[in-house]
Amino acid sequence: PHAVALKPLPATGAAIVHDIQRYQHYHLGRIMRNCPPVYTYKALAWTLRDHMMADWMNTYAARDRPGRRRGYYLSLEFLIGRALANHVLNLGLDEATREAMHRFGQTLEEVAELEPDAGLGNGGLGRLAACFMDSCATLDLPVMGYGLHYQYGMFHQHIENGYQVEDPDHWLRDGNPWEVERSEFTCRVPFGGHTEHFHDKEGRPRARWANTSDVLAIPYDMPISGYRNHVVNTLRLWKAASTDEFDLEEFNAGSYSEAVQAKNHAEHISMVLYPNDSSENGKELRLRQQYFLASASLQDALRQWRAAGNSDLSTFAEHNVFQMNDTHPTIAVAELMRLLLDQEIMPWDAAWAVTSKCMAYTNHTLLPEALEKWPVALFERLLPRPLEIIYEINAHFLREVAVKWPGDIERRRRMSIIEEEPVRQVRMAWLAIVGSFSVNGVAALHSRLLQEGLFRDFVELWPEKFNNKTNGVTPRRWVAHANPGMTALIGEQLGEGWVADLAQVEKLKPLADTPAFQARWRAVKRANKERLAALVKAECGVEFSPDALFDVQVKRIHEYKRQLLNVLHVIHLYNRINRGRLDGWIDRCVLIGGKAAPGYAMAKRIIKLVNSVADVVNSDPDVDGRLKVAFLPNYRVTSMEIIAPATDLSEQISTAGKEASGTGNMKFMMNGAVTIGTYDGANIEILDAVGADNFFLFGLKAEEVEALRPRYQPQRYVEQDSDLRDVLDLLRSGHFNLCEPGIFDPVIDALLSPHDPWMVLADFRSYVDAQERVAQAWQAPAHWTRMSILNTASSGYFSTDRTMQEYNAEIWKLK
Ligand code: DL6
Repeated sequence: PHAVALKPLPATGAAIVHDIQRYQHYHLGRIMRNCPPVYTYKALAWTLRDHMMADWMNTYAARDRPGRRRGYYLSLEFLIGRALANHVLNLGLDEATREAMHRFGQTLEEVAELEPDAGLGNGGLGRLAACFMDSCATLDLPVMGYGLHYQYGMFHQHIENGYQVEDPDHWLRDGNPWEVERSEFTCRVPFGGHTEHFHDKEGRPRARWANTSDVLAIPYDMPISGYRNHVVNTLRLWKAASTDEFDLEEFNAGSYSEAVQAKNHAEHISMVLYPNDSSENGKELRLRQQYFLASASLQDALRQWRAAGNSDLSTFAEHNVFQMNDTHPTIAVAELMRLLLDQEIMPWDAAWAVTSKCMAYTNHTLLPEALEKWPVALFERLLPRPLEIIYEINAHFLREVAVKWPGDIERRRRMSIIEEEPVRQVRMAWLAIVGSFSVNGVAALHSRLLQEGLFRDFVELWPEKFNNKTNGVTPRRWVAHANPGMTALIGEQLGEGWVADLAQVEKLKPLADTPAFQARWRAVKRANKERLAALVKAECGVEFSPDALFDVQVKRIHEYKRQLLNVLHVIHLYNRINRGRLDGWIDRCVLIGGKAAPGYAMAKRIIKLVNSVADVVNSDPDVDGRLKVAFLPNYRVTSMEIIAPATDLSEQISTAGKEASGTGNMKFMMNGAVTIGTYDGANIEILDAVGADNFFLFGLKAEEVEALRPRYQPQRYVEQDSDLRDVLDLLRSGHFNLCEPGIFDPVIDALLSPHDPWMVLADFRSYVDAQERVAQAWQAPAHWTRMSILNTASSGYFSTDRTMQEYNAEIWKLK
């Protein structure tokens, strides 16, 4: 039953043309002459999917063999971006596809542009999940991704009068040619109702979750191709559907909206991705999404395990491991217990032995607001049976705490999965820690701070559970696809092996001082800068000169990421021009991009500020091209593919101790950008890898930030620093908001508040000084190019191939 006998398809240009035409004619009903390009894209995508199908089915079948251990990555987000060019690269079909597109009078790039980004994630956490999938396939690790099939992904951002405006992102409007519906694996997810307790015929105490309102979970599979290795893993996305179509009687009686109410209610679960990157506490639909994902995925994993010929559930943990991406899917701990207790009729201890040996949890943030807590009252209404199980887990756990620390009531209060005050809430991170055999942070500093701070009580109880796994990014998308010029140049030196073994780029180091290699490196960067300049011109109407330093900060807009510090520096540069202080001047193009959560007023005001400053600077004749500023709208995966290869200076300027890792920092480094950054997140490991001479470090360290916090007096910095004073004076004068007086007062107030959690002004001087060192270094092109080459050459550690190997060696232990 596991043998699959699909023949590999011929991979010539002519064969691809033939297949595309077949799809255009027989599937889409179009003839080549009047076929709009979007159908060429669709037909090409189907053709490429055909090329993956034999490998996909074989990989799936191989994973299904009895006794095989499998990993599952549970995540509410997979920020995939576009798939077409990535599959072309991985399948090695570049030449054949280009030739085929030529026959249709198009380029591969033009056709690839027609694919909408699959924006099923907010930012770093979701993009990390996508990079993990890519590396697992490339390493032939038997890992399946489980996520949600959102109809609407991350919102589309456009800018009106400098303000962010959000539009829905209906990425599935024209269908998704990559996915395959697997309705045979549909499962039911219960909600609501109540629980009943009884004894079965054998006299065993049992629980039944009765009178539930069930929702169907229908799986849609996306292929995840490995790099030229014939492996195609699966990302399984769940779509919610109603168990009943609609109420025909009500419909016939004319109550149209009532007739479809139940259907809509069910389908809303997978309708929209929540556009927040830190907190969504308290939203009922969000909890429904989380439980829906956890329940459907666990039911499916149990089904797959049985289908592979297994039956002894006490061995389930030997064959399965679930990695939970942040607290979002951690209700899975209670759900696996429910399935084992109520459906498989396992005794509590046996069920707990299984559950606590196959769950693993990754934490992605130290920000307290991002650690989810759900009101008990909401749980009671929506998930009464899982809540009972959580209470029981907590009771067992607190007994263990009491045995280790007898009489320490305060500790039990701190460690309880249920927070009692001010309202009773379920602490999802605590549930995850109690239910997992492994808990990791995502960069060395982050893991250390977690262990010393937030999770300290748990570390004292179970030190062996805690570990670090520094993030990475996939070099396939972020170098081989995004930066073809650099890929060709590296390829000439190293061959092709580095794409799947990034450590090899180390061999570029001896070339860093070679003038001929430097010249070619610069030529590649220049071409990439021209490409980005064209994008900025088209999207923002601002001219960027490729001769200038491209100084870039793209990421979610959040106060802790300190886009404000960047803006203060821009205003400082503007002041210098206005005062004729042009000693050591270099021309700069500053690019900022990112989305603000729709309900995050300060982040939205920061976007307005960037745009207002950009308008004034770019239109001031005295600036005369020395400084350009642009805010790139709708920053997404696809924009980063153009931005990272063109960047000279990568801004990673978070308040130390706040950015768990960062992954944009790694994409920039791989593409030869030099970082200006604080001692935070993975910046620290980047600095270690590349050396202090090739990194512009500034600012307070995490411990210094915390030591300063209680006596932080921003006014002091203003008094002592005339540059900072000038910046704030100009901002306060209304120079950037003549038509909208006062709109930036809240920004100034926040900066001057002794309670500013991000301590922006504390790092202003150190940042400006570091920027001056940047300017000096830029004036020596050979020196800068050397730094750039050394950054790429030192980036091997930041491949997700390394990250996944570590997860596998130390947590998953998959073959
Ligand atoms: O681990 C991936 C990514 C890190 O690189 C970022 O530093 C971190 O902010 C992000 N975390 C989240 C979680 N929510 N919040 N905030 O997105 O994870």
